[in-house]
Amino acid sequence: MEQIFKTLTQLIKNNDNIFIMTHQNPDFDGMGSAIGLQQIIHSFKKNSYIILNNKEKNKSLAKSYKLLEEKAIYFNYIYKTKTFNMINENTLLIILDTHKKNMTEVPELIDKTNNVVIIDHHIKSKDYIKEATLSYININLSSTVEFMAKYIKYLNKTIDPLIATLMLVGLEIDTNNFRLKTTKDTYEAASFLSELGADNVLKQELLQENKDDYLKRQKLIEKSYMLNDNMALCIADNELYESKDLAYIAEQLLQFENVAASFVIGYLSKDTIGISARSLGNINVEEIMAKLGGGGHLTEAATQIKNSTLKKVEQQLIAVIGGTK
Ligand SMILES: [Mn+2]
Repeated sequence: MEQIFKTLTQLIKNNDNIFIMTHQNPDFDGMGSAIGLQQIIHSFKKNSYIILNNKEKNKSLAKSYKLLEEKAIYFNYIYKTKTFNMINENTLLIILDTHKKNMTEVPELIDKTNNVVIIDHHIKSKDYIKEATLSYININLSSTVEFMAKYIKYLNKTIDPLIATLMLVGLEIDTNNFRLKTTKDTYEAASFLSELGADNVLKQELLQENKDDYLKRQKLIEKSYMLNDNMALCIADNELYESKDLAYIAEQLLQFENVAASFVIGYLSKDTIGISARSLGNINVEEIMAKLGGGGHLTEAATQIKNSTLKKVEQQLIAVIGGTK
């Protein structure tokens, strides 16, 4: 990892036009890492921008941005619409917490520059960004924050306690409070962030605001059942969901014992039902979704079905899989 840190530092030092972006609908892991990295870049006397789309969408993040502002902590963001004519082939674009072009906040920017850095901890998918100058994708990391904490420690730098708090929130959300993907390095990162002054009370406050979403998800997960030996299915309620919500539940289902593939069915709009499918890699969910008019790839796929009902879509999926209920 030291070599990666060295290369990253060199790239930062060699560039004057630096942009940082994470995935759409940013979370604390992506955004906390971005804000932490921006402080580091700032300490090298370099300017950088964090690309935002909607500052208010995630309530806990909105609160965090406000706190940064109140405490006059360096946080230099830019709305995505303003970035298009600011990015050229010499721009250094650092992508955090995703490696898939279409999941980034502004995919178009990737084609505009020759300098792309990717730092991520998600299972590598087929549509990773191939033209990266530096790509570090390590599924053994609990979170992007874990990488960033290590990097800050390696550089022997400090960050503001508020930023350390935001990063710790990201680490806890990604590990579901140290339940998943947690290693000795994860605890070390958390310990380091505490040393930097991460505030546990504020951390709890920021985590709490996500509780309603969390509970809603848990309810749906509770309703899920095994279609056969290794596939889990969750049928959402009649409310409307965004496809990323369905995907998130599907990802969570993969964490349970014996689940090699998961499917989540829910309403995306009044007349459209979506299925989100995820696999650990042994079951090809793309094939299954293709039979229902959708697509994707081996481990992540989806489809949309018009003018149907949850029950009918459930039966269609079961028919395709050959499962029983
Ligand atoms: Mn993450």
